[in-house]
Amino acid sequence: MSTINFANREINFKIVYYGPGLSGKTTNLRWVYQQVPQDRKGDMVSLATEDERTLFFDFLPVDLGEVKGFKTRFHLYTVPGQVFYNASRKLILRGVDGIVFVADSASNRLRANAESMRNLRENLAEYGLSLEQVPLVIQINKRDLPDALDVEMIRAVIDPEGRFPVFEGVATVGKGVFEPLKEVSRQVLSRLVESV
Ligand SMILES: Nc1nc2c(ncn2[C@@H]2O[C@H](COP(=O)(O)OP(=O)(O)OP(=O)(O)O)[C@@H](O)[C@H]2O)c(=O)[nH]1
Ligand SMILES: [Mg+2]
Repeated sequence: MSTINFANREINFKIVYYGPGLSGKTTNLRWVYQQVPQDRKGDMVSLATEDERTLFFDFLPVDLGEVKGFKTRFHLYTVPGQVFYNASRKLILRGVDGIVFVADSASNRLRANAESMRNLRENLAEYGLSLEQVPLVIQINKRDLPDALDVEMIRAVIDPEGRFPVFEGVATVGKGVFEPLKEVSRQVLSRLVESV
């Protein structure tokens, strides 16, 4: 849920990177952190295990310009993808404005992608939300893998009706990282403008 601070003329939005374990959510955020100039970002906070798996979340605030004289500050979060961290995933979704679903192209992760989308749907339902009510874009990541599955095959299990914008990515080298972020922010902003 976006919050407007009239005193600072600032609007805050929450974008959540969702997807199965090891699909590259944290890698996306790290790339954004590296690329955004110092004066437009805050510190990146990562709560991770020793082997770099997200334990609770990653958090990065970035400023993405102005609308109608208000600074737009996007709070980017990643969820921990490992199946047993569902309580954290649910908590992080609270108040979400937009979602980047990061799917994994590896041939042995097809089911994990589908399972994660199902889990997202269930967790949103706990907040009385459906997938259709929250701007969502899909990044099909790890396109560089030699065993990368066809984009259409992956899409068929996570978005069979073809409702969401899809971007291909290689997050490790920043390919296709900003495009999905820009698209989801655009959708989030246009919703806000429609609602006022
Ligand atoms: N080949 C390849 N590897 C990638 C890509 N993106 C991320 N990785 C690697 O995949 C592994 C997992 O990446 P993370 O970003 O930690 O994955 P995550 O989705 O945050 O995982 P959890 O925190 O456990 O949910 C790391 O070794 C990354 O370097 C990519 O586009 N291509
Ligand atoms: Mg992570």
